[in-house]
Amino acid sequence: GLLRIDHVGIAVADLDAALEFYAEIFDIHSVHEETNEDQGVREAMLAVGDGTGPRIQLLAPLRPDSAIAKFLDRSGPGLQQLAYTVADVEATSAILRGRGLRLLYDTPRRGTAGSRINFVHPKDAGGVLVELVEPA
Ligand code: V0V
Repeated sequence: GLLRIDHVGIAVADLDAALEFYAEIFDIHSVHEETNEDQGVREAMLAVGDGTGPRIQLLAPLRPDSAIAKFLDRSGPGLQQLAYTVADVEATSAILRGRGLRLLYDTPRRGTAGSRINFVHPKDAGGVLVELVEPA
């Protein structure tokens, strides 16, 4: 099942500009950055407060055909996804499939920091792109 909120993903056009905004305005800082070619993103994870709670994930597109580029074109910058931590992404995906939801991938893909991820289609989850994250 879903254990806790892992992170909230926010689409941005320019990662460096967004990092500067979050640092200067909210005093929230990046604790991890990486490029994920498979997902077509450059991303940063930001810790809030004492850093024990859910993170903010800033997502910038690498390519015009990427999910984040399409999101920015359609909706502009803003909340793009809600991610839950799970112990077993395959097991949770199977349960949700069994309840009639479309999972985007047949098998999990690689997410931040070696995690394994899958997504529920936003049209099957009340307009929210739900990500399942099994940490490394
Ligand atoms: C699209 N729609 C959304 C949405 N994206 N609704 C809520 N939240 C979103 N993020 C709506 C869209 O407005 C349409 O509604 C409908 O879904 C179908 O749109 P579509 O034309 O099929 O949309 P596409 O081609 O933009 O694809 C949407 C999906 C795509 C969700 C299939 O974004 C995707 O594959 N996402 C999963 C991968 C991802 O997001 N990667 C970036 C993060 P109407 O107009 O029909 O009503 S990478 C990441 O999170 C990592 C690495 C990590 O956490 O570790």
